Amino acid sequence: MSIDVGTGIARILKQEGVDWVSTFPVCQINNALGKEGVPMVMMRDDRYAVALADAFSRINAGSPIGVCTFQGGVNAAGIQVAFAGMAQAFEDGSPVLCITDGVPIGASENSQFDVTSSLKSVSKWYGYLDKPERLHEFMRRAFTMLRTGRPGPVVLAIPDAKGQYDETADPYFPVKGWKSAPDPDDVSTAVEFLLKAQDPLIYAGEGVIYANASAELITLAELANAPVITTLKAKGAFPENHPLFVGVRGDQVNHFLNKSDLVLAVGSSLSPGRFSHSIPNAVNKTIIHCNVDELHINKAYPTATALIGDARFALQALVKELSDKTSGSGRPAGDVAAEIKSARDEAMVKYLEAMASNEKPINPYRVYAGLMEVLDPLRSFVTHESGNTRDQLSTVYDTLIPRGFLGWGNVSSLGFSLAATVAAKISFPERYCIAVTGEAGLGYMMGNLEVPLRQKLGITVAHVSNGGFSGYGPGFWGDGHDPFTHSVTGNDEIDMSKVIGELGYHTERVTEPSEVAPALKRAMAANDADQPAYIEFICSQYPIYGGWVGR
Ligand SMILES: Cc1ncc(C[n+]2csc(CCOP(=O)(O)OP(=O)(O)O)c2C)c(N)n1
Ligand SMILES: [Mg+2]
Repeated sequence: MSIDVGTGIARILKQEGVDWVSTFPVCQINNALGKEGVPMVMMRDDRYAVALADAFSRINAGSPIGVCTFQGGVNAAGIQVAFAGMAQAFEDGSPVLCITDGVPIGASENSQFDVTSSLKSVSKWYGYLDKPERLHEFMRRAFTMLRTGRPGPVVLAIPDAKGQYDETADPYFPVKGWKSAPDPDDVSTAVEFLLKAQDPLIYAGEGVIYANASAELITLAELANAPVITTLKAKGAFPENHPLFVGVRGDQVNHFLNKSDLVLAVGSSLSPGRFSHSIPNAVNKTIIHCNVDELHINKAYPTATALIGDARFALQALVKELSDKTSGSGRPAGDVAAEIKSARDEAMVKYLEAMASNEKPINPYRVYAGLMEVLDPLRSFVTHESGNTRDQLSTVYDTLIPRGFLGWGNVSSLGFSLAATVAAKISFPERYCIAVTGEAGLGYMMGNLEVPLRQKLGITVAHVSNGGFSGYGPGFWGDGHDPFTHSVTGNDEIDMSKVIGELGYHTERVTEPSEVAPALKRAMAANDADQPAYIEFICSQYPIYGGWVGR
């Protein structure tokens, strides 16, 4: 049975469990998606088309995979704008499928921008479909790479969506994706190191979430009686009310990172980055590195032993070996939990004060306290923006379930929180989904605020409105590092709640600290009626938060 490539792609996506596709037009395959009944969420620019699918993959740990389409071909504006979203997805290791028009056969070498080399630089695999008959092979390879190994974006460039092929010649079956388990000898070595260590620390990364291994992480931490820190991207991989949870950042994290003589990293690349800790005095620590592949092993720090494979299999093997070697009793219980509690309590004092503050303008921590007061941590999704909302929420916001909070940012591209919140609402319609942003993130979002209205997605944007890029300018914290480029038109000059209210959002402008929680509740009531909400909290500039060790 002869069909065209676009139709073939639409049918295969359905077989692969893809219920909808994110897009910004034009892309040749969109008509086939429409005809085959694959719903499309049309964003208002190409970067957000990628970001929505990227966020959907992150939130669902790649099951299902987020898929997007954007303009390609000769002189494609779409690809050039989408590139920003792809670079972010690549740096953060998000398994998103990007489909675009390929430069038609016979039209190459006529333009300046080199599509192939640019997209290869931000993807795990770039497949150019040179023959319609190869479609099933390409789709199988794409889904194999999306579901196996280190996660990352895959691009399919389709030069001719109308090209015909025989759908039955090489029938398509969905791709499972495959995992591997670490070498048992390495597991045994790791447990020997662990049993010799005085002060082991578990450093959990997002690989734990992709491997769905939170339960195994808890079991190992308890058996090893070891404190746990998580990366920004893994926030929520370990329940933050657990007595062994130290934090993502803050003085208590510094304390345990400095003190540790062994770091067991699982599902983290340990890459030195802008939004992660470095390991202090690493050469004098034993580093056990569990990772899905070898790319990050011996990067930055000498690895004592590596467990290469899926994080869940690694954790299961460590639990079994540690239990066997200690006749089920684990490492001797000391006063680790008590030490964590006292370090956390001490580190949190200044933030708890800010969270209870009655100052005007409102202290931003009072907004975070309001979120924690009104939201059920098991039935909500919160995400941050680049800037203080990232730094502050990752210091104080308690997360109890994976993806109750989405931390993002090896690369922290302003505006991503809106895409994340829309993706979360699509993923969990029953949850309240909230993006907490500053003015810079909001500026990026503006054109895309129409999308939740059109899609009837009751999400909330909570704006910490402080009239500037507050981490950058001068203030009581010092001279500021970008004193010439930090102020924008202030909330005394523009009332954003009126601007966004005109779009059709439920909006409020909140100036009283006591109104923070009630205003959030009213936003949630609007969300219950499928109306998006925007709440502008008139806040002070208060760039105080936990730091990253070694930065
Ligand atoms: C795409 C992009 N460009 C530049 C930056 C650098 N950047 C990080 S935060 C920020 C300003 C944040 O200010 P605001 O949104 O007002 O938040 P506040 O810090 O005041 O809470 C900028 C310019 C970035 N993260 N992403
Ligand atoms: Mg600001």
